[in-house]
Amino acid sequence: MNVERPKEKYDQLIADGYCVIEDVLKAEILTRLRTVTDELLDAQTEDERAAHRSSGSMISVYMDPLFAELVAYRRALQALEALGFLRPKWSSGYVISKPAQSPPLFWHQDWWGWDDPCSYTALPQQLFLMYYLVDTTPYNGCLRVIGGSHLNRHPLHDILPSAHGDALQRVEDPNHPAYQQIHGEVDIPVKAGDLVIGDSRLLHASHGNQSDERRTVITLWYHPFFALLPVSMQAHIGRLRQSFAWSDAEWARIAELAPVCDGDVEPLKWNRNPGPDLK
Ligand SMILES: O=C(O)CCC(=O)C(=O)O
Repeated sequence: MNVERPKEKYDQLIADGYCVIEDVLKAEILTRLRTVTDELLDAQTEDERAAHRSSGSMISVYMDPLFAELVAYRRALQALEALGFLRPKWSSGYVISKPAQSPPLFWHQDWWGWDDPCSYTALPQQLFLMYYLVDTTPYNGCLRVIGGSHLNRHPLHDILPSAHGDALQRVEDPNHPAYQQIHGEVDIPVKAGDLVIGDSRLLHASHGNQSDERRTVITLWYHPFFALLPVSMQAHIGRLRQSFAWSDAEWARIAELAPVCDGDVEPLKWNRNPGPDLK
């Protein structure tokens, strides 16, 4: 696959924290992903839905073998390669689906390695690869981001409770600043099958879904420079794998992407809150 202007995309990803690669998923896999995600979503209980009112569903991609195919999807790996990420590893991912007529997703960032000094450098430790399965706009809940917030402190960093608070998920206070429009936020509307790549430290949120259709995204977490990360971080990443519905065939499919950490090292402690070194 040819990525247009790969150096510009790379520069944007490093400086702003995100970029979009158009038209990555072929229609055939897009159709299968829609079918499988719809089945998983239809099987959810009311309690599960209420617990994740703001984000929408949080279903692990280890829950269906099809997602191993997506993790190792050749066109996505070619896109990463075009950006200079030659040996990425992969750790986890979720099906995040906003039902029809649902509230906004709160502002947050997803990085958990803030106790290590490398988290305060330009090196992206972890990237999200987001595939939206329908075209998105602000009306049906497209992504929004604060460019540069992966490297620079923003007032939001100080008002967000913990990165994924239960109360925020349940939308106990819809007037909380974490749901509001923020000066300087950028909308990222996409076509179904485009790929949004972002730094996990980036502050992001999504608009509410005012449409009558569900809006599903699959988020996969990759580590573009796994071999350059501190071993304690590698050890933590190595522990994130789970089994659920995956068999040996799925593990074989993603073998090249498995984050293997040799040696008996204490994994880095999970800390979702950036420290004072984020300036
Ligand atoms: O639902 C979305 O548009 C964004 C999902 C998200 O924030 C995430 O996967 O971290």
